[in-house]
Amino acid sequence: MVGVAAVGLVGGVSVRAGTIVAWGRSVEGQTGAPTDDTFIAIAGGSYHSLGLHADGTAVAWGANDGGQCNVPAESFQAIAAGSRHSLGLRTSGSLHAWGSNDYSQLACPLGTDYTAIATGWYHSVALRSDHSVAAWGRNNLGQLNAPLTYDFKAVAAAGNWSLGLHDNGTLEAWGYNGHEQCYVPAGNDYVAIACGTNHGLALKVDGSIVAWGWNNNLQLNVATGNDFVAIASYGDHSLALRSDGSLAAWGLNNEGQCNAPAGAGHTAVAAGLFHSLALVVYVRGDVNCDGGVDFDDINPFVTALIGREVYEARYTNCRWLNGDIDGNDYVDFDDISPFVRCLVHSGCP
Ligand SMILES: [Ca+2]
Ligand SMILES: [Ca+2]
Repeated sequence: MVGVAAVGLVGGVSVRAGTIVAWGRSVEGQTGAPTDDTFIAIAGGSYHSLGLHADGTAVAWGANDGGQCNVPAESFQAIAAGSRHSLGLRTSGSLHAWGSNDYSQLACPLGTDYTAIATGWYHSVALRSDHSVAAWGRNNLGQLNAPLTYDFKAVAAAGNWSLGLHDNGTLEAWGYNGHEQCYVPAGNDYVAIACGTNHGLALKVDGSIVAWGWNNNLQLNVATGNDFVAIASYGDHSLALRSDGSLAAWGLNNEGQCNAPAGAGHTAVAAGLFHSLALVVYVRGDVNCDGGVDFDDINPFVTALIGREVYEARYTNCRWLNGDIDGNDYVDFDDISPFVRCLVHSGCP
């Protein structure tokens, strides 16, 4: 459910900030992301979404029936979104949750040694610097029964279950197992994990993806290939980010949550229950959004000069303002000369 920019680590290490794109169910406003380009992480909840700015401030939008969008004015290094609650990992290493507390999901454990977080519907999990796992919130199905070991390097959660990645690259799951989502695949070559509501997802060191659990909506029909660098899941759909910055999506598509935008430049993915999010770094001069600036951008640039409406109708997965080379928030003839310079340099200086 959580997406962190794949180009770098949050928490001390610089990350290329980007813009949020969101698609799928929008009834509750969960795809109405802010439009600025200063985000370094995203998270999808059941009917709400979170974004983390490069300066550590967080913002939320969508359903707020439990107060899950009432983000406190604090500094965070990571964010996660549950069903009706949200969770933040403070820059200090401590935890803070807000929103609905109907299952004590706001009762975060104390301490300042947390390094990663994840949220299920009504429970949360966190990783400590000693590689142990903390869990709190609803426990009617064993979703808090994390193994008491000190060998985890990643955690994930969704629905009523949780998933951990051991230091040795093996998987372990706990909580609701009604669709055998806790029967994890064997192997010790996993590097990243994600949970759907009733299916699991893991990224292997070779860049391929495996899935297990419920397949009622073909959520196990993973995208093929071995060039994936990040994965996300929630509900009955999943997303993946390829090394070239393009996206893949599969599973339930009843609300268009799998209609991922084409093009490159994406740096992170996150999934909500019926919606999806990605971070994209727009490149000035890349008017066809394939990641580079070259002669293929000439035709879309000419279209951008004609006008925004014409451009957006033709290049639905790119951004008109990528043609604004001189940075005055408009594309016009003054951008022609600088655009030519971008072409000559294969990128805008
Ligand atoms: Ca291009
Ligand atoms: Ca301009």
